[in-house]
Amino acid sequence: MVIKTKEAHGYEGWLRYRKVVNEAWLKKNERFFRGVVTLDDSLLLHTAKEELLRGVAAMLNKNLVDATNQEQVVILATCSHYEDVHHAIERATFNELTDDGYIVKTTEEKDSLLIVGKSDKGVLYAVFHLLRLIQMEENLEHLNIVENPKNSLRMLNHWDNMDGSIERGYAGESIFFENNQFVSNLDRVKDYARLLSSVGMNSIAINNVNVHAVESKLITPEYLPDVAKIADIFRAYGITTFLSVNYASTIEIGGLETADPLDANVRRWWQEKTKEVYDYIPDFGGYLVKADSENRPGPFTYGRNHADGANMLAEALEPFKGIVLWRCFVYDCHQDWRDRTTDRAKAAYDHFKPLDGDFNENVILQIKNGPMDFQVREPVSPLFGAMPKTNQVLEFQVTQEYTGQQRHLCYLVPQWKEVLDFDTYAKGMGSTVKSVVDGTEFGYKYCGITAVSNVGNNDNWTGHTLAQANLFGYGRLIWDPDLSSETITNEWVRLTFGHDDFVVEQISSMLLDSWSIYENYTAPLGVGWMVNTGHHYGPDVDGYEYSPWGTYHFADWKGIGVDRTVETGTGYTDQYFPENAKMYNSVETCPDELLLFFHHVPYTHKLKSGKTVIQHIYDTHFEGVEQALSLKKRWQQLEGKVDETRYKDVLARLEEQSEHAKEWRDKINTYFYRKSGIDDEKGRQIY
Ligand code: GCV
Repeated sequence: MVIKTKEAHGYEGWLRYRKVVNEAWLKKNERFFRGVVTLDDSLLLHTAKEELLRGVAAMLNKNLVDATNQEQVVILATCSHYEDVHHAIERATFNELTDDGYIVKTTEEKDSLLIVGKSDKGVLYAVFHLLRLIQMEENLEHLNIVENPKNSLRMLNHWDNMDGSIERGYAGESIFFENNQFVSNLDRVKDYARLLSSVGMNSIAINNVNVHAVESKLITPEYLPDVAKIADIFRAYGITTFLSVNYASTIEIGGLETADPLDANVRRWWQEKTKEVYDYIPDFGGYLVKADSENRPGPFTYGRNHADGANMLAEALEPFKGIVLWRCFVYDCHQDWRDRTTDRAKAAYDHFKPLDGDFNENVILQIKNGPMDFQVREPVSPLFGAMPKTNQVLEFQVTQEYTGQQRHLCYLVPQWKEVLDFDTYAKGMGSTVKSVVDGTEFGYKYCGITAVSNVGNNDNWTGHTLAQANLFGYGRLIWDPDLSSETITNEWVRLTFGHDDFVVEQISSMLLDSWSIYENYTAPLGVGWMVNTGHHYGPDVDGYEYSPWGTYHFADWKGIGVDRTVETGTGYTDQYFPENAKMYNSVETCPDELLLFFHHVPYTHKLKSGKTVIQHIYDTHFEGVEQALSLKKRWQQLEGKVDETRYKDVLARLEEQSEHAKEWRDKINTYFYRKSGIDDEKGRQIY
């Protein structure tokens, strides 16, 4: 019964495996599924075959039998079984494959489908690719697909606490923990592993980066057997398990009096502790660390720097090929709002840039996409490209902390694409963020992309059913940042809601429009924040204005914005490479959408659009509400075309969004009308 409810709410996500009823498609393609041949044996090949059988049984109503004859079958093989498939694939094609890469090829003379991975992990990814093609009813007759992931680390971070709560979670409780224990039924973890692996993710950190007392013990024998069980489940899907650790573990659980990274006893403790972790989980990924950030302990307490801290852990992990993901989200959260010289945006670069070259080889710096904190709009962090000698991983936030908390629709793939395509100019024109974090620019040994997960134990995983698209889109995009938003969106909608053209068009356009709609009715022109403090949902223009968090808009009766220029401001613009520094530093060339992030301007300042700042604020907020209403109306046209439970679930969220958008509009417009005393040109209602 419970399962039924989950299914109705969209528990299967994009792995629904609806029966294919398209006669024309079946006529052409059914012949490939007489049986399966597996030319190898391993845990992952076993998973690959299990997934293939499951998908084909559900979609094509066929039980794939083990075959020996290679005609009209699906053949699963790794490159090491090259000899068995070489008649169909050129050696040069095999040579194109990198780790985790794969080939899906139709052998026309034998009417078979060859699924060949560089490794067994590649085979699993290829199977999921094939299943996606079946569900999308793509023709399989002439396939010749060669896929390699662009990023080697493709990760998710969970901010789950062991009491079951999730920091910034908007979809229920943790799927891993409850009442300070691991959940007893791990079926859901397996289903999660399936979802992640199906879009190519390969690493996961299961607990919050804010590691509290109980979670500090995850690296002790009290919990390691349970961590090992989770790692077993993920391993079968090619996903490596990591833990967030407490920097001060030596004090917290180790009985030492210090966490000084240069202290011999502290170093020895970590080495022994790490060996113990690997005794339980031989392929453990490593540690994720938030240190000296938002009141968490770190090396600063001992007068040491972040390289000292990270290297201490790196040294302990090195014998086991483990890595340290060391976060750069380090800033002063006890700032005096009266002090206009201190700029939170500058902090990460100031702390880390001077340490380039000082980190061990198995340390990766984890850098949030922007210099502040996952706002609806902020510039790209200037650290990308600024540390040629230090591995970097980019951190996104799939969970919608500042973007509507999965009660508003805000599809983030277009935002992430802008970040990835941003030109850092680190090595001249074309040194995009994506080519920095995939290792192309500086040949990093370890690099890639990570993100905070948006998943909890709600039946549909993500609270808002349409927020599943963010999880899917994140996985697809980090596999290949060159995929267009439209391609990813179209795939997700068709896998999740079927092929009705009207449904596909409507939902796709709703998703693709939603980020800019959300931006329209919230904080304007890149200034950010303006949210309620603490929980971060809903408008409070001055919520963070007189706070210690370093998040200000500086609005007065004449103007608004943060002066981050070199001449009169905080000098943040200078952290970029010259082309970007120049562009952002000048009010003339700074893009409109980031104007208030970089400049303090009068309300009457004219944007490139020709509007004044104040009129832009009024217009976008009125328009944003209309657009939010239009999302609801567009969805209502799908009544009867989308199954009832999911239809109602989504409608309820869109209703809340359109009402709540009015709250944003009225608070923001009224605030700026009262500050500036300038009327709306169109004379609309402002309070
Ligand atoms: C896990 C923001 C969030 C915090 C989060 C922090 C971080 O400040 O509001 O909840 O803590 O980022 O990324 O460490």
